[in-house]
Amino acid sequence: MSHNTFGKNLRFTSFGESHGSTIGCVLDGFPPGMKITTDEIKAQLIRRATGQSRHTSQRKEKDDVQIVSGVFEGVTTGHPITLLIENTDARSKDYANIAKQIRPGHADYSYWKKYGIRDYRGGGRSSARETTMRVAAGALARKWLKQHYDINIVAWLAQLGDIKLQSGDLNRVDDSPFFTGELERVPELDAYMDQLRKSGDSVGARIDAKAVNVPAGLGEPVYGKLDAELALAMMSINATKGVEIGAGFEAVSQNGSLHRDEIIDGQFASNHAGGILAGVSTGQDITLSVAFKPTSSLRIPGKSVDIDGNAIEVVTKGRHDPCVGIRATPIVEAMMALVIMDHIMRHKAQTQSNQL
Ligand code: EPS
Repeated sequence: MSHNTFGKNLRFTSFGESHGSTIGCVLDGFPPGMKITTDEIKAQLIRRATGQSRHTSQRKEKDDVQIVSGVFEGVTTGHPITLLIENTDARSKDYANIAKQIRPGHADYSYWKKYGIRDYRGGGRSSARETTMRVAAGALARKWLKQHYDINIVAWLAQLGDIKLQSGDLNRVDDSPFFTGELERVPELDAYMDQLRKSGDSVGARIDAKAVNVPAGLGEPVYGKLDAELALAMMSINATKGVEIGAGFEAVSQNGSLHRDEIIDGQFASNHAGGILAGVSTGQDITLSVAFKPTSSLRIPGKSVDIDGNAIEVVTKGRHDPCVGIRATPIVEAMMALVIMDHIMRHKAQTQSNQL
């Protein structure tokens, strides 16, 4: 079975491949009455797009989004919202040399084993190109959350390879291609990435995120816990290898007397829980971290097999990201927005249903 949908009361479905004619999504269950323009969606898409700096893939997609349904005279109608984006700069010939080759560490291997079909053009459905639609739909969710609950969601680069970063000024994460609030560290990051690109290698990244003003009570014990669904949403992003909520794996070495977030004068004195207790939001900031692996399309030769089982050395040419985690920042935000909005709608559906 394929599974290209997530969310319950706000349901997101994406479709399309990196080198197909078009990618798109359907956002079903979105409430009526919210104004939305393609420019507002595009403003989010640009943040994620390739070719915005020398440190990302140089594929140049316009990402001009069309709203095909669910919006009339600039206002959401309550019907399925369909968004489409044409692929205009796919260069499938870059992949001709590896048409029969399996890149080590890539979906090439597992998709080949699962489907028995090798669409060698780009990553196909496994490509980060698919995340464009998550950010497009996330733009609507973010606007709705801000309008109705004053919820703000921000993510930032917390680690690039071995370089650890502080959150810095989170109002300025969009002022550099790295999504860091520590702008004074940008020259160091530039130099690191320039050296990495020259070497033909890639590196991982850690993205931290928080959602502010999320009301208490979101999350559906026991199989629809808010943290469980945030983790699922984050793990569904390409190249994710780990998700932590609040203190995450640090909780292993903490004592209970430290980890519990004491309540003093009616206020939480700390937030090791990441704003979620027993799968339900507490009203504190929701905090999480996501680990992205280094991308696997490398110029450095790697040992592998071809689809006939012969031992080979693979060299990948073309326009690839040396650190896909950098561009993942707006994707993390979008997925957080979609999950939180879905949970608000689910919470209202259950707890306010006796008021109809
Ligand atoms: C990607 C490989 C590159 C990136 C692409 C993600 O694309 P291709 O080699 O197929 O042209 O440019 O990212 C995007 C196009 C995007 O919009 O994010 C990959 O293998 O995941």
